[in-house]
Amino acid sequence: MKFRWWYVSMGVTAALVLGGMMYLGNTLCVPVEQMSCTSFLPLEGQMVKAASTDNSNVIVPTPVPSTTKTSTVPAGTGGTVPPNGNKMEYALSFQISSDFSKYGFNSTIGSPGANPDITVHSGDTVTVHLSNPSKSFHAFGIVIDPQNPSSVLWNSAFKTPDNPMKPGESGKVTFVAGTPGLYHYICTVPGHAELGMDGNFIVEK
Ligand SMILES: [Cu+2]
Repeated sequence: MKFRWWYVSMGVTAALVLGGMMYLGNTLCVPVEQMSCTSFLPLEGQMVKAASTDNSNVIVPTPVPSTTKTSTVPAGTGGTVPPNGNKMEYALSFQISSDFSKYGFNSTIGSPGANPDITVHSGDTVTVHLSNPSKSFHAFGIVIDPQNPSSVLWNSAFKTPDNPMKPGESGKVTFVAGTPGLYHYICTVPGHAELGMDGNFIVEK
């Protein structure tokens, strides 16, 4: 009988170790190239909510390498200018692939039509119409550095990571494009620009 209990305890230990490895394998699951990544991670929306309060124990998916076109325009400084009377309008939608590995505006990064360059003139009054057909929360803004999503320029923010656009919502923001240079329009929810919601916003003289 003693032997039987020994086998049972070994079986339980093996099951626990295997279960632990499977759990870790899934939580650390990293999308490789185009391969999809099956994961038991909680739904992305919940991750975003957690991320806005505490980043310490939130696992953020590894960013897909950015294919945002490199621009030869030097980075802008973010200065403001008076409006020149010219009006420009654009429409952008927040898109996420079904496996949550790729994000983007109008299409997911790497796909045709994703993150189109927006080129305006300094002083233009720019209206961006935004829609969120994705299943996650988003917010919009123009920044100098997409890795610093909190420094939104020219009152161009639509919603914020703390009070984001919900799935199915739409809206618009109007602002005056400032001093010339290369800027980025991004989703300001932490992690979303790195995952692909990052486009060139070029201000010409
Ligand atoms: Cu977003």
